[in-house]
Amino acid sequence: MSNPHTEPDRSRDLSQPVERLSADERLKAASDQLRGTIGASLADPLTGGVADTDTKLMKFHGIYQQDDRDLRDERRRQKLEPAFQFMIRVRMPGGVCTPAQWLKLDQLARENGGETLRLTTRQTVQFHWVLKDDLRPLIQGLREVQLDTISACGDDARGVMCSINPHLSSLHAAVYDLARRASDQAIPRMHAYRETWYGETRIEGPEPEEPFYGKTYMPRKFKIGFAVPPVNDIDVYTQDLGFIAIAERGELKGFNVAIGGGMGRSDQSAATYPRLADVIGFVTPDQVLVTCEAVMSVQRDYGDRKERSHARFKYTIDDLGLDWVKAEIERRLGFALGNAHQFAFTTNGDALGWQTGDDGAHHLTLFIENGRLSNGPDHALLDGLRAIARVHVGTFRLTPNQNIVIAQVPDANREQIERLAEEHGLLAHVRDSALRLNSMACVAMPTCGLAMAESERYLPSLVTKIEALLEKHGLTDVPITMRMSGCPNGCSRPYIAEIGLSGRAPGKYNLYLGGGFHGERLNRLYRENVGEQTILESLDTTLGHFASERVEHEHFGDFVIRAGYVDPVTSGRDFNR
Ligand code: SRM
Ligand code: SF4
Repeated sequence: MSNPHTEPDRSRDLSQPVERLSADERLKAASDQLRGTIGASLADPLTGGVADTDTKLMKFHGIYQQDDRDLRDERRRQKLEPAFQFMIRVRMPGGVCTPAQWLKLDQLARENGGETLRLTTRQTVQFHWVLKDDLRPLIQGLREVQLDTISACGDDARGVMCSINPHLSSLHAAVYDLARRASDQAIPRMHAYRETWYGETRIEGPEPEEPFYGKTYMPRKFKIGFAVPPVNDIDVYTQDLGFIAIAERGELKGFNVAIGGGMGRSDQSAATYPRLADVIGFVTPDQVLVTCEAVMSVQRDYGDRKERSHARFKYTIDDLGLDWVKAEIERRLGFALGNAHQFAFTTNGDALGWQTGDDGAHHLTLFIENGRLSNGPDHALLDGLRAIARVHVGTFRLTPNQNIVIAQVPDANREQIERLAEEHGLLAHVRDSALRLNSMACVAMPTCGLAMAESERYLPSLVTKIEALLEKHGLTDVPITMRMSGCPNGCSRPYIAEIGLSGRAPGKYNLYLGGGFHGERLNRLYRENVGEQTILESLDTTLGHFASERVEHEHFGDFVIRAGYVDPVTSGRDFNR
């Protein structure tokens, strides 16, 4: 299946040897397989931070050095070093964890992580506010419950995603099993991790190279996800490599394969753009793991290692051409992909509240606004989930929409779980607008070093103002997807939302309209670098028009295109037009 928008870029002459690798590539190659000087940095008592090069290598260990940006200016004035702290991202394929694991996450957050946990858009948990001396205790605590942080960040395969679909329990289980195995296959072996964090001794003699990654790993992060239609909760078209489950009468037949998705872009750089993945064929379940390897190997070998902002798989595909990349994948696989099968998505949101699976077990999906779990004067979300974990006998499932499912609840426990959720305010959102329940914000300030504007701390109040408009226009119960990111990197996947906002400067955002309701279309820039007043005025007009002229079942993203507010975006390269 060829895409007319991904013609090869002949300006890149691949016959030339790579003469100049980027600084990051040279660092990886010389890092002694990701050890660098991390040990010495951790032992240095004179600073709360680590050496610059180690900050990059520690990402492969799932750890980011950050500093409290609310304090940055004041500390600079006082000639103090930044208030260094670390973010730790747990590897949790498909977002599945046990109550015992949850209780450990909760305990570690209370002891070492600023008494908060953050559910992410890729179905895992992040700790923030961790001090250097607390890194080892925290990672060793995770190990006690068979969790780690390997490959949660860095130039490797990131957390593998998997649809949460409680209705189809057996199908979901089969797909989840493959997602977990794909994750196991893709994680680096990384003896450096065990030495650094668990205190294991280095094996004598020359260390064998990483069998797949070699010395330089991937050119950039690589993201894999498994979707189970009709729910596109993982936003499969935003993955570097996506698998779309094809089932017949509830039985898994195989997967359509989609390649080349990604959201990240850089501010005012037309050469960077979000791109949706193209479906290139079909594989059977037993071909999934070899397909992962073949696709990743093409990107490993052909991805741009000179220019990091051009190093994602989406650019490799646009440069070399989709047909060429598909042929190279098939050559490496040694077989041709089958023809893609028919499927249909209807939503990328979560079904909140109670659902019952085909095995009769119950699942309670809780809306966690922007994934933030903490306790405070008016909320006790962390306490609530701890109380539930103490009595729950099933699993927890973290959703790609930053929500959480209390999964596999037997009949006998249902009432108790619901009472605990109610008592701790975990059901408080049932009366919110459908827009709020379909909204997401990335972390941004004060921990994210790349944030240009607020996101998680601002979106709830902006939504409250938009809810007044929704009420005025009678749209409170109409689902509309809205996503905000504090910078163009797009961690909340804002460029497929019906209403997308990405931060440009404090209080200033680009407003995008026209994304597909189930993640099938990129949105288009509607207002550039605007503040709250313009955002609200723009939405008042477009939502009002939508309310009066929408046809039955029409989504807001489709309407703004039909009504001429924005042109549809037909490819990644078309996004910046
Ligand atoms: Fe992200 C970098 C947070 C999902 C695209 N992302 C970051 C960093 C680590 C900032 C940094 O490099 O210093 C952020 C840490 C903030 C903090 O304080 O915690 C960060 N990204 C997040 C999370 C926590 C957002 C959230 O609110 O949940 C998500 C963690 C996911 C996980 O569990 O692994 C998160 N990031 C995403 C997604 C969505 C997805 O993967 O489905 C994207 C867009 C998809 C994509 O990759 O194209 C995304 N993050 C980026 C980028 C842009 C990459 C690019 O291709 O240009 C960066 C910047 C970079 O890598 O240089 C980035
Ligand atoms: Fe940080 Fe930007 Fe990602 Fe938001 S989108 S978490 S501001 S990197």
